[in-house]
Amino acid sequence: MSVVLRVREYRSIAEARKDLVSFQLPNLPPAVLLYGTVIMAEGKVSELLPLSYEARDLDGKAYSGRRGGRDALLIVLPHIDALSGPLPERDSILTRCINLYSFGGNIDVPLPRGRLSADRTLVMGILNVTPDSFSDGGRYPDVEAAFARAERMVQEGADIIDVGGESTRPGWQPISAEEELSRIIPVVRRIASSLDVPVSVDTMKPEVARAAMEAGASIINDVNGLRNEGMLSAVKETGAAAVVMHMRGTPQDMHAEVDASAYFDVISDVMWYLNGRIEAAKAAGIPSERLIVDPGLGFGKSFEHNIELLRRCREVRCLGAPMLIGASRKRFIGQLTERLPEQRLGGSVGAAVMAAVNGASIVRVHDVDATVQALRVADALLRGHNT
Ligand code: HH2
Repeated sequence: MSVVLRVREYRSIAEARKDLVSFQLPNLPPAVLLYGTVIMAEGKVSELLPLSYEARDLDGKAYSGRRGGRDALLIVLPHIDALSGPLPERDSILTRCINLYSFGGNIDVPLPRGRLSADRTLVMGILNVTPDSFSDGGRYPDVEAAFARAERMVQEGADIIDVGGESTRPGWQPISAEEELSRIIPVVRRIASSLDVPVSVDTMKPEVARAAMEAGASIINDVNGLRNEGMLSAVKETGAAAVVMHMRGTPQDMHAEVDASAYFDVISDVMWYLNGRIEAAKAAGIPSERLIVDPGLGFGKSFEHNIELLRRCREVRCLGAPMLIGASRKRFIGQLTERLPEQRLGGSVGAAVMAAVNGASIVRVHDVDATVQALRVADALLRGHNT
């Protein structure tokens, strides 16, 4: 689809006024946006037009304009109380968007063996078998040490183990496929043959993805959004599920300084990119239910962008794919807490809970035990577990 829709909830009159100004609607009272249900649709005019008819059928209004170089439609519906249960979708793109925003919570992704499905927030435990990762590099020098760490994370409640062989921290040095393979394949094989959780592999390289799938992995976690030559066909042919992450620019320049002007609206730009990658995957023959999206905290974003993304990431769910959030120990948490990476447990758990509240289906973390405990409580409140 060349149109991207999302529900937009405003926190303040000032925030609502900003969108009205960008639509050249300065005379509309901003409170209209705060008290209605607002959908922002961006993309091709020919696909936007039918949405204004749909808006009218739902007793709403649609205003056309341009945002960040794209044609857009600001749709204001009377406040819809979606809390009491999903709305009937029939053929309405607008009610589907509202339902995804409000109820898109249960993940159900097919894997080569079984499914990744749950009615709670899943925890992906990070296992970096690298000498140089920013917080856990060099900890697991051999296969048995790495396996012991994975086993411990599963005992603590991890639902997925994410094995990474190449760090992408600021100042990272790319490594060869041979080097990456020698680091991860024995570890993937050992975990997949002994532990009863899906193994994911954090790689941008198709040859590594294929070898990992043969060694027993189920998920390819690609921070480069399946952009490298051959990656789409590797995912398609191996039957892998894939995490498609947003990064600004290329792996080589993603950590260049970013200022506020890097994005017109960080959520809109990230969703536009992710939608393009979903379309590319579908065109390559990958069923869309195998895809998980990730806005990529820390990858080509300023401190303010990371905070905005974590606050508004529920909007990303309107793409229709489950969402993964990786905030654990990242620099923006250090900026808020003034702690070194290994001392960011409290900040990371706080971020994981906020990610769950804001619609994440999976959180990627270093500290499994504390995160699982916090999510048990958060999920009980959010989804009525144990009540
Ligand atoms: N972040 C990192 C690596 N992989 N994958 C996804 N899907 N989302 C993320 O946010 C993400 C990721 C960076 O963190 P880490 O693995 O701890 O560090 P390093 O890249 O130094 O190995």
